[in-house]
Amino acid sequence: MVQAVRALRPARCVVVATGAGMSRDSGIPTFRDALTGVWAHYDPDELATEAAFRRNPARVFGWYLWRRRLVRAAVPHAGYHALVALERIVPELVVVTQNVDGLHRRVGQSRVVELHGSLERFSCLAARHPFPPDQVATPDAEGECEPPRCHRCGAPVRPDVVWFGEMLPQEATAAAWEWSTRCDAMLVVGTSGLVQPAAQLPLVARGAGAVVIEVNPEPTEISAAAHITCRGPAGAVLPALVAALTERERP
Ligand code: BJW
Repeated sequence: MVQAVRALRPARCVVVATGAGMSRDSGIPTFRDALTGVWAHYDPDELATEAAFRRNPARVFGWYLWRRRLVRAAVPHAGYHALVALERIVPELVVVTQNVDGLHRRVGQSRVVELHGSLERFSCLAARHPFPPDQVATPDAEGECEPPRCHRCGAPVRPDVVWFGEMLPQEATAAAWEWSTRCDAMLVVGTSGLVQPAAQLPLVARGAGAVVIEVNPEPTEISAAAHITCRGPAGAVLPALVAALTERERP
């Protein structure tokens, strides 16, 4: 923690790269944790690919609406607020997230780049025409839900998230790479570092001369690329880090 504070204090530009572990302390499951992860209970090939959606659109669409419901009920933890406070300390700060839960935006983070889309947006399968989210049902329980049809082309509507085998949104990817190349420090919070291309970001930052700090209770694929590791949950580490930084900022 002391090392992390020392590294962050002089930083003029900070990227915070977050993954599912960032939301774990708000009760949203990660993907790959052995017992509680989403993929411990659901098969990604059945739910998180375009082929799965084409095979069974009602199953996939219903599952995403159910996840959206869980996310809407979640309360952002103290770590989320700490990152908003960090914005007031660091001249330039951007959050680059793989998460689709929208919690960074909900707490008022100013600059958020969403690499894997959002559970709150929808678009059509054929041409990715945007579909109004307020016209999408909000079922009470998990179950099948027939997707609506695109108002422009009639294709089925899908969640606007990035499934396996799909390209990441171009603008978000370009922004994430640019910020990672020019930041002085990168905080990597709650990602296993297993999913490409997002897993490259800490390597890009390190290669461009940034200090890489990992916040995660467990060692990950990122750990070897990190200069500093803070082993602990985001909900505890981030508030402590920002409090220590604020303390040292005082004259
Ligand atoms: C805590 C904590 C606490 C716990 N506090 N921390 C090169 C090599 C091999 C494969 C590929 C490759 N390039 C591309 C691929 C294929 C694929 C890929 O990477 N596969 C790997 C699994 C091998 N990538 C893609 O397909 C990507 N597209 C692409 O590359 O396009 C170009 C291309 C196309 C075709 C062929 C080749 C190239 C798209 C990836 C899309 C990922 N989509 C998902 C689903 C989003 C929608 C949804 O939510 O359903 O995104 S999968 C899922 O994984 C989700 C996440 O954003 C993503 C990353 O997971 P994350 O965030 O790291 O979570 P976990 O669970 O893995 O880790 C949680 C961490 O938290 C752990 O470390 C815990 O310890 C920690 N933790 N509690 C802090 N309290």
